[in-house]
Amino acid sequence: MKSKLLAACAAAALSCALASPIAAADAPPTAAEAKAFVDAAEADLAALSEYGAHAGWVQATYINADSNWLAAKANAENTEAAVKYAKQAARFDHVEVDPVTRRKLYLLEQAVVLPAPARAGAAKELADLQADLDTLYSTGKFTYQGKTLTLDDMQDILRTSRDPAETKALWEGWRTVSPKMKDDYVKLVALANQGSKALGYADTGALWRSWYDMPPDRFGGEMDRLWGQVAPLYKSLHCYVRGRLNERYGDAVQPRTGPIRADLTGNMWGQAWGDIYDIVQPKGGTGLGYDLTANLVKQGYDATRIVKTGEGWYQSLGFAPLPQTFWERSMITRPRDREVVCHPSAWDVDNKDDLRIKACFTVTADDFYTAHHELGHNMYQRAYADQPFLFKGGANDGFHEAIGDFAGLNALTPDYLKQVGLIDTVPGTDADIPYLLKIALDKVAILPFAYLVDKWRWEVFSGQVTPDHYNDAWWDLVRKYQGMAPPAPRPADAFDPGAKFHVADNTPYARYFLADIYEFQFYRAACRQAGWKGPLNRCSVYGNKAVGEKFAAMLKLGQSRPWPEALKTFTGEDDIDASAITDYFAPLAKWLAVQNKGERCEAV
Ligand code: X8Z
Ligand code: ZN
Repeated sequence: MKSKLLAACAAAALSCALASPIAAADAPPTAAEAKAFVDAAEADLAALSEYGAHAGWVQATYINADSNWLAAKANAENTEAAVKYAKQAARFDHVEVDPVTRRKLYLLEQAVVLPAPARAGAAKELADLQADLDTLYSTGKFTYQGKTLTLDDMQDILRTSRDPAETKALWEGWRTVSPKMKDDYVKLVALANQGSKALGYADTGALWRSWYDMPPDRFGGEMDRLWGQVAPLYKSLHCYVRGRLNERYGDAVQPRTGPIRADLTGNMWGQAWGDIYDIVQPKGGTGLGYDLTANLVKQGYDATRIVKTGEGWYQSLGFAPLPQTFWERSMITRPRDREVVCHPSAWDVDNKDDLRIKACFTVTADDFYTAHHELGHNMYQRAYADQPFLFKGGANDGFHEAIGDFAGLNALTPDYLKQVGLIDTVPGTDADIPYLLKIALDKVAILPFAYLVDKWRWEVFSGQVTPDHYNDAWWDLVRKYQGMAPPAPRPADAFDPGAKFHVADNTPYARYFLADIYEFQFYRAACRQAGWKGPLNRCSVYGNKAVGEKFAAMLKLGQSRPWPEALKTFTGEDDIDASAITDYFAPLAKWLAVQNKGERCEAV
């Protein structure tokens, strides 16, 4: 953490660098001025970030009018500063500076998710809208059969309910929370677009696409290219799952052709289908051989033990234990007596070692996985904690999401589960297809969803989709890419995108699409380093310190270098490549092709 004194000195340097507008107009700025500007901006932003994180933590773990007020104030101050520095950084676009300063200027120019216009009060307006949207989502409830349910209550029922009337009621019930968000969302889009334009971006979508060390226009094309690589696998899985749902529920509930009914997937957004494995599992054979949720429950796991087990995985690769404060300050279960933001997140409050997780974990295989995911963020944060403030971040936001996913993919292998005593025996090779299917139900199923959430937002930000068509445009994309449909026509006032956390919370989502691909690149590289020769799905690098060292070398870079360099440090590859995920699932793809013989798979 930067000291107050240093921050004050650096701020003084900033005013020097910008002292004379006449001089600035006459002579181009110098490299020394650029460096002084960057140092000052960095110190100021670091201090604001720490303050904002404390306020944000209180708001997220104790939602009320006061915590919202405090968090919105801090958020507005952060936005104002970030926008100011982004504009000022552009002054140095054509100045020859050292590579570190150049990288920091590049990062400064795009270091804000929702920029506010410069006019007085605009940043606060935008921050208040964000706080309102967040609160509407996180405190949303639905009364079902006389009981007031939170989202996690509803998700918990959806996971196991096999009654289509019930899944429909809950699916629709959760979406009664979001119509109230629409007006705020429309205002937020307009404000953020004004802010983005003032920074020189066509709209906020273009700003979001500028985060990947390539021109924003190219990034959209990259997403399309990657989707093209994985779409055949998704379509094949979709076709198979639809057939099994049809056998389970009959034509009246789930027809054999056309879209999958979204509420039948065991997940509120149809983005992860692992919880309906019981319906879609291969017929005959020995099956998966175990039920991880049941085993966790049987062995008396609680949220703390789940997180401790996750920590153990990272320690086995050589990562240091979590600090004591992690255990004192994290929130890992839903408190009974107050409103909180339950959607899981990982924090580094002081940008050094005040690491925390905030989640409402229950004892399920899903949350066992998510604990590894969240800890991945914390391990990354700690690995780059020695970098200067502007380099504290993922090589790109997809990397940040992929670290814990790489851990989770290892931690789900039967080999590892046996080592930590969560299963008794490692199933034989006949369990490989069931295992791959189970993993695909989460890792392949999410791909079109992760692709379309920001596709929708890009269309919204660009004005291609106007507020009157927000919901229809959403469903057009869901239908086209996920091949899904709502259980019944949607009401005229529906604002279904708002029923997804990342839309209400304004968290960009392309990162999860990228992460789903990086994760398998990391995994394939780690297994190669470990000299693994068997089927990829059976590889676990648990306990492998050499892999851990190489992995840590990538994490330590933070965002100091363009992401292809970070990727190369660990994998030897310098481009995002979906062949790792298609390699991993190759045996399943073959199996699905056989299962799908005679199905009308093209008919989505
Ligand atoms: O939001 C998350 C993490 C927190 S960064 C739990 N995920 C996405 C989601 O829940 O929609 C992980 C998978 C995708
Ligand atoms: Zn995450």
